[in-house]
Parts: sequence; C-alpha cells; structure tokens
Amino acid sequence: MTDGLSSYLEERRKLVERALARSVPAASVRPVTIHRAMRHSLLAGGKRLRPILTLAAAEAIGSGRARELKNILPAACAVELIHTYSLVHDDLPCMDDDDLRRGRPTCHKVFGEGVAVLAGDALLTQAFGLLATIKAPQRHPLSRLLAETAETAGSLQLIAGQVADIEAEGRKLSLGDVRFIHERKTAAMIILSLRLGAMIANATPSQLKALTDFGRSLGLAFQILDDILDVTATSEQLGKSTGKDLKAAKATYPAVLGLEAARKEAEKTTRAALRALQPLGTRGERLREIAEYLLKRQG
Ligand code: GRG
Repeated sequence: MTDGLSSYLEERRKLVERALARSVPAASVRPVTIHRAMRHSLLAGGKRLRPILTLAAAEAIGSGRARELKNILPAACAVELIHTYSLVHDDLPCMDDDDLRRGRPTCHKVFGEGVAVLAGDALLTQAFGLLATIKAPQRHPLSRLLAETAETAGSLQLIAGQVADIEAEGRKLSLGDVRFIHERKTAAMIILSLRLGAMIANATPSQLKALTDFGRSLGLAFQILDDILDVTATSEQLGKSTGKDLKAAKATYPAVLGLEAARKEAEKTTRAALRALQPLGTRGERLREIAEYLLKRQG
C-alpha cells in the first residue's frame, strides 16, 4: 500500500470511528444492556470499508472539504450501522452460529440471544434516524436516499442474499447461483455506500452510473476474496472464525471453481471495477487505489 493511501485510510477511519461513537446512545443510557450491546459490536474496530467508500465517493464527485464531509458522515455511519446489524444477526445460533467477530466474542455470546436480536434491530433503526439528518441536494432528495437504503437492506437485496445463502447450504450450486447470493449479500451494500456519498455530493447521472458499476464489481471481488481468505487465512488475521464455509458446504467461489480459478476471478472482477471508474477520470484515483489494495488484502 502506498503511504498516501495508508494515511488516507487511517485519517478517514478515525473520522468514522469518532462519528460512530456519537451515533448511538452512550453505554450509560438506560436500559444500559442494549446500548452496551450495540456499542460492543459497532465499536469493535472493523475495517470500516463501507463508510470509507461513502466518503471517498463524495470526494470523487468533489465534496472533500471538512464542512461538506460533515454532511456525508451520517450516511457513512448509517451504512456501517446496517452492516453491523447484519453481522450481529448473521452470527446468531439460528443463522451462522459464530462465537468470534471483529476479534471479540459475538454479541449474543456476551449479552444473550434476545439482546443481540434487539441490538441488531436498534442499529438498523438508528441508521434511518441518521440518514434523516442529511441535507440532500435537489437532484437526489432525502426521500430517494431513504428509499434506496430501505431497498438495499430489505428483502430484494441484503435479506434476499442471506435467505438464498441459507437455502443453498449443502446444495450443489452453479456459479450463477453463487453470484446471485454475493451480489445481494455483499455487493448491494457496497453499491449503496458509494451511491449515498455520491448522491449527497450531487453526482450527475453518468457519475452515479460509473460508481454503481464500480461498486457491483468491487463488491463481488471483495466477497470472492472473503471466500478465499476463509480457506487460506487464520482466524487471528481475520478476527472471525475461518474454515466454516467449507464445513457448512457454503456457496462460495472456491467451492465452485477451486482456489486458483477463484483468485483469477477476483483479479478479473477487480479489473472490471477499475474500468468502470474510467468516466470519472483522475477523480477516480483514490477509489482505484482502494480497489487495488482490497485485492491484495490478507485480512
Ligand atoms: C442477517 C440480514 C442479514 C444479512 C446477513 C452481511 C451478511 C448478510 C452476513 C455476514 C457474513 C458474510 C460473510 C457476509 C458477506 C459480507 C461480508 C464479507 C462481511 C464482512 O465484511 P467486512 O470484511 O467486515 O468488511 P468488517 O468486520 O471489517 O466490517
């Protein structure tokens, strides 16, 4: 990673961490259990990829000044809250049944299943509360941002992906089936992250299309890499359990294609993401760097 990208990611991550800490009630607010549970999962130091993409997309469109970023931050936090809710619920015994997430015991392990379900619900709900505070431009009104967010988190995208994933367990799938799941479970939230930042920054329709195409390929490449790392990385590197996909006969690229072909597919999909950025010209430079970095990630 270049020094420029490394300090950019670090600065943006800190900005996001501070905003996230303010985005949900303090741990001392009654009933303290729910707020402690929300903060346990939210402030556990994930990569913050989605909120950083929201900021980077806005910057690519031209909203890079501190005052402008302040108006983007609620959207950046909203996508992280939705993402964290999905992880909390995904880790529950009735879903993926995981003990470790972001290097910590999962929410239900610490607070019990009932509170973990409610912590996920509260994170999702608060995401919409944050979005409601945004000053949106005329071209992309707040109602549009809210509707897109609802659709992405709902039964057509994120939940669709999760349901298809559950139903696919143990069944023989085609590459098209796996892609269907990955596009909904992972790429949809990455597309939303980019689009919210770009829309608040008043992107033109062609800029928005470029970022949407970029997000679709980047999201797919990110999930293929996630599938590969589940086989090749350690749980210390990832901060979550590994090797589970294989055991649970999950729908993954390595399971359908084998590791080497899956790696090639991730490279090919990253190249498609980079091509999608071309209409943005030099403004797309930071996003290009992020996409190249993600392809090489080890954790
Ligand atoms: C429960 C509604 C519902 C949806 C669950 C997100 C999800 C769908 C399941 C989580 C498990 C999984 C492998 C999801 C695919 C998306 C993904 C790679 C999540 C992990 O994202 P990272 O690596 O995690 O960005 P951090 O912790 O860094 O934020």
